[in-house]
Amino acid sequence: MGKPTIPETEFTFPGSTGCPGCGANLVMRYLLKGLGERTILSIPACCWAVMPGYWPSTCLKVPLLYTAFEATGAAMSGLRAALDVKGIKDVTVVGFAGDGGTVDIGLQAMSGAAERRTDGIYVMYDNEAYMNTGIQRSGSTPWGAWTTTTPVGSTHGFKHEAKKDIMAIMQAHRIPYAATVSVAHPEDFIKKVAKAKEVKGFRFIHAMSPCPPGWRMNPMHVVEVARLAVDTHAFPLYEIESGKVRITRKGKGAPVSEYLRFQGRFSHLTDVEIAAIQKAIDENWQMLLAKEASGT
Ligand SMILES: Cc1ncc(C[n+]2csc(CCOP(=O)(O)OP(=O)(O)O)c2C)c(N)n1
Ligand code: SF4
Ligand SMILES: [Mg+2]
Repeated sequence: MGKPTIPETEFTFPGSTGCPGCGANLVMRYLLKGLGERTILSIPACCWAVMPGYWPSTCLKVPLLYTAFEATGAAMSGLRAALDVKGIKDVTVVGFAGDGGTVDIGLQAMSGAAERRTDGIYVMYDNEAYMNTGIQRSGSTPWGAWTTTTPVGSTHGFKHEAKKDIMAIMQAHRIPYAATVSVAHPEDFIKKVAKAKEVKGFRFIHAMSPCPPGWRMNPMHVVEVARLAVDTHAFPLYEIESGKVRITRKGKGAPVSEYLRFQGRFSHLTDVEIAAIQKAIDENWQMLLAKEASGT
């Protein structure tokens, strides 16, 4: 048997108040395995703001600063400055926020922290909607998805706008390291986090985070759905190091219908609409391959 590459030490305890099968739980678990105990988290309003549990209990073995919904990037800069004043250099500052708190309401604070080159890692766990408040659409919800604010059967219907490309937005900030990670590929996940830990400056991790109630799916399919997202190129795994794109898993390029079929939020889609999603995914994949080939 080969040497295990996933550290055995856990920095999350049982007792999270997340839903059964919550992908965000696994994101936190793998993140902390990659970073270790000398980590401080800043979390804004989101599911993870309540998931640590009820005081005086917590499922986290690292300290945590709660912050306002829009302020994760600013809180990271403040934490880093406070640690520097105290002369503490060995603690990794992490901003850990949902997709709504990142691509929408927290975008300005994150952009400011990236521009100031705040020394820290921003992790966006992407469950593709505002889940904690009842499955409202966000800028990260994909085209075609049902949410409570894009109800199927209404005049507007399912979400008709594309998912924001947050990785491209962060690449445009010329940060030293950005990567996508999946809970279906923990070794790749932890390797990228460990690599990010060694880089100075503002780093960004985009973690796909399946959400059984929000995606209208069975909790037992969470890892399978995350795996299919990679295999179908709906969520490609890659990193951007000093501006250079490198795809870390090419995937099989399976039909996107395989990924969609587990999720009730897409069950209303017609064959024509699924073909439109496939076309957009194929175009995005070709663009990513071209970026890798050109080294940008
Ligand atoms: C300024 C402000 N607006 C709205 C809210 C209500 N609110 C709390 S959590 C949340 C949803 C967060 O969505 P996301 O960042 O995607 O995290 P998730 O809940 O999906 O984990 C909202 C709208 C708030 N706390 N503060
Ligand atoms: S709503 Fe979704 S993201 Fe939030 S705790 Fe439940 S499974 Fe996790
Ligand atoms: Mg969300």
